[in-house]
Amino acid sequence: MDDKHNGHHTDGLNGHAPLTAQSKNEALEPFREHQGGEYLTSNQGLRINDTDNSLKAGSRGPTLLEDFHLREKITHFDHERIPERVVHARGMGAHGVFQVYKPLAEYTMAGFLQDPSVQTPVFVRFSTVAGSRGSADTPRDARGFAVKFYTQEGVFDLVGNNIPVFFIQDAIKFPDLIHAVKPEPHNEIPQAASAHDNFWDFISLTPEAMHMIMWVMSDRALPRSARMMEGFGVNTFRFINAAGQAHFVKFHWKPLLGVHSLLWDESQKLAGKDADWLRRDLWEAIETGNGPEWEFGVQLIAQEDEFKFDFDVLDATKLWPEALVPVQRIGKLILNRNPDNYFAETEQIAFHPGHLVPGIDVSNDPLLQGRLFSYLDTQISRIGVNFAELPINRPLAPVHNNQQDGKMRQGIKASHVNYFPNSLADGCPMTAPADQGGYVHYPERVEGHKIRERSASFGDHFSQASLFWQSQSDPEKEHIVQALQFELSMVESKEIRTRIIGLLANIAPELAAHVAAAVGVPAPPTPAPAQPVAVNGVSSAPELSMMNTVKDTIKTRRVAIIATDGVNGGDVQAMKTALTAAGAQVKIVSQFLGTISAADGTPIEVDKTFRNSPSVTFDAVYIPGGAPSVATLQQIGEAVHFVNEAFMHCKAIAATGEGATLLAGTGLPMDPAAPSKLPPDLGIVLADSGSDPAPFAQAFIAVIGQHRFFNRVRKDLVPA
Ligand code: HDD
Repeated sequence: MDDKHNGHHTDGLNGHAPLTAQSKNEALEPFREHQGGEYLTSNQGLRINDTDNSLKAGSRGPTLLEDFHLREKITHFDHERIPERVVHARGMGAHGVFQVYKPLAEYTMAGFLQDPSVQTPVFVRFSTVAGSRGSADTPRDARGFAVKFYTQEGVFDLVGNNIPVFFIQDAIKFPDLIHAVKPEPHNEIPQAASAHDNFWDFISLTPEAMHMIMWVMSDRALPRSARMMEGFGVNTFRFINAAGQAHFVKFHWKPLLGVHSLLWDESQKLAGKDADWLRRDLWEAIETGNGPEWEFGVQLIAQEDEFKFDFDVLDATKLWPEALVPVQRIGKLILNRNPDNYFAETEQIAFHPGHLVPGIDVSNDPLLQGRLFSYLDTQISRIGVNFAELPINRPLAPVHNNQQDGKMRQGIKASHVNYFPNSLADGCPMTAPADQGGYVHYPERVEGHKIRERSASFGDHFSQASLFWQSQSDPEKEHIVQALQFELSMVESKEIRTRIIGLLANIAPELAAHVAAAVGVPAPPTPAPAQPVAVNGVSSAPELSMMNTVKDTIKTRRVAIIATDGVNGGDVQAMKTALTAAGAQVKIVSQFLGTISAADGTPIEVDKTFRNSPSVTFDAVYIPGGAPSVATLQQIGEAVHFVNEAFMHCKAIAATGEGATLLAGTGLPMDPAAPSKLPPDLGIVLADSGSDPAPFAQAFIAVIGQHRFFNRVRKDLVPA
């Protein structure tokens, strides 16, 4: 790290010590209230002698107004809630650290992007957008991916999503977009769902949304786990180096576990079976020492190349194809500590895209410009004007300014001078010149008429939507079609459905035709065969298809071993050992909790039941051999359904010996007597009883790593 990047902070005016990842944790420690052995007290420290009975005039008489303990207890309870976020209300968060791989001084002077030995503490909050705070984790929606970096130069917030583009180009349309997607105002229906008239009405009249619509109708909007999502800053920012040179920059998070999704049927079922699915997933991963990791990426376009592209770099409905602008992986984020208290940390954390550090500035992206107003404003009504003083929001860099008062002020300023300039406090706190870390905006030359107008360079709404469509694999295309069919089938107005089909025809005629066929409106007239649309010569972008993601790990994947009395204990043990060694979370699932008895009498502890942990809560299922166990399972509807549903959801399945007979109801075209005849790409591995368990387990591990097998044509035969 050069002097500029640590000198003024470590030995400057305040002489405070260098900051480490530990220090945010340590900074929070004085606020943590650890419990053990204390008396119950009032908020004033008075010891309470009875908190179960109110003070009454006689044991059957009325309660007395003088019962100050009752009034304090109930009054505080009455005021426990703060307004939920107007969007992104449902979320979960975690602490972690960020480290850069190598100095980025060539592009930015941001201190936290210079020294690979420095760990910058972070807090990350993931969220859905439309649902309220108590809604389920798995609806079809974009996901928020907001990162607060507690850097030595102040807080930097990267408030992004798991989708690289946005619905609208100008922030002034945001209230309309959100009003349209949220539950309709007269009856507050539907919760956390875009499948209703208001949303599609707005979209049908907002063609700029069509690129984002392709993403939210894809499986990207149904993440298997927050740990398996990409993140994107979406808006274009600027990097500025010490010489004042600027690059436009887009930020990326690339998950080391790959990008994986649920299926729509699973998402809907999970919303009921485990509404906290994503929250629990993140929590458990961190608790079990499997903190998720992402690489931080940047795409850079030099200031002088601003106009070299078919898209406007300031347009948030456009991405920058990686073939044109490669993603440079510059560092790593690891989440490693769950919050101690959901409300104090995850609920009260306050993000703002205007929380910037020297070396990072905004661009003129009109969506970003409006966001810069909205976030500060919303924190004031959600938390209060002193939100920055809350423990989770406090920067690690010291804060000195002349702001004062307001509700819930925490600090006690000891100086009687609260203005600038002053002489009575020796001019302090004083402004910092740029070479002492003072933030200086990029001195962009700006000229123009005052006008309410969209730049003509923002006018192409379909090329990138087509690029996305063209880049998808066949199963992904099928899922997009099915999603649009479902959403539009929920729209009562035929005019709205018809308008959407018209917009889809601009993206891909076959897409419009497939969707139209299921929603009761005529397909648009067949145009001449469409030429593949290209963006600066790029007509297919591999990074846009989840098929090309990381598929070589089963770390943290949930695998069910379904069994009951008489199971072959050797099968269970060998598979469990191999999967656990490969990093999977293995659960023995049976009809009841307690123990089951293996064929040789060995007791096996049951972890979960078919009812409390159905197949939608697992990534894969193994059916061990043992004739009595399999015969019993065949008589338990929930067990049969477990296997059929896993098959229908295209999950990896393994079975040994007679276990394969449980696959009979799945529509699988197999002869259990000759399992080797099974097509190899179905994600189903079978072994004869008594065969070598090691290669069998490895084959199962390989297919679990593939995540899903969409080429099971007969999956549609399985009754849902
Ligand atoms: Fe926003 C929250 C992401 C456009 C106004 N937004 C919020 C959160 C995320 C995003 C992840 C939740 C932060 C948290 O976990 O606390 N928003 C985005 C992205 C956008 C975007 C990636 C497009 C590039 N947002 C956007 C616009 C506006 C807002 C155009 C307003 C003009 N967003 C808000 C907000 C929220 C918010 C009202 C609600 C709660 C909060 O800020 O703290 O200010």
